[in-house]
Amino acid sequence: MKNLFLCAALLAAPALSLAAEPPAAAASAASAADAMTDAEVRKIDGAAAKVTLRHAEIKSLDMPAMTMVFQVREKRLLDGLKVGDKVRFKAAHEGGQFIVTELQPAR
Ligand SMILES: [Cu+2]
Repeated sequence: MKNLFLCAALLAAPALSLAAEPPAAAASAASAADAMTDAEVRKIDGAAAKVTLRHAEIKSLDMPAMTMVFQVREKRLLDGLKVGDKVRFKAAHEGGQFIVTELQPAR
């Protein structure tokens, strides 16, 4: 067991250039919890600042994939948006409603 560990340590040694990995991994773990969710725009109501999204699972809200209406925090998030657009978004649950806080075109 001890030998195995030593062997692994030796193997890892030449990869010291990858020493920058731990901070990067920590950052990606943080952003994973805060990740954006893929969705497709189904309906836009600019006057009411609402958008209907067919969204993938939203891990941060413990919500499965579905189609639903969201309030948007700022109407400008709907600028240039069209039905059928593929987007990525972040949502929050505030005051009993689900609010889109960030929205951007999917790439
Ligand atoms: Cu939903």
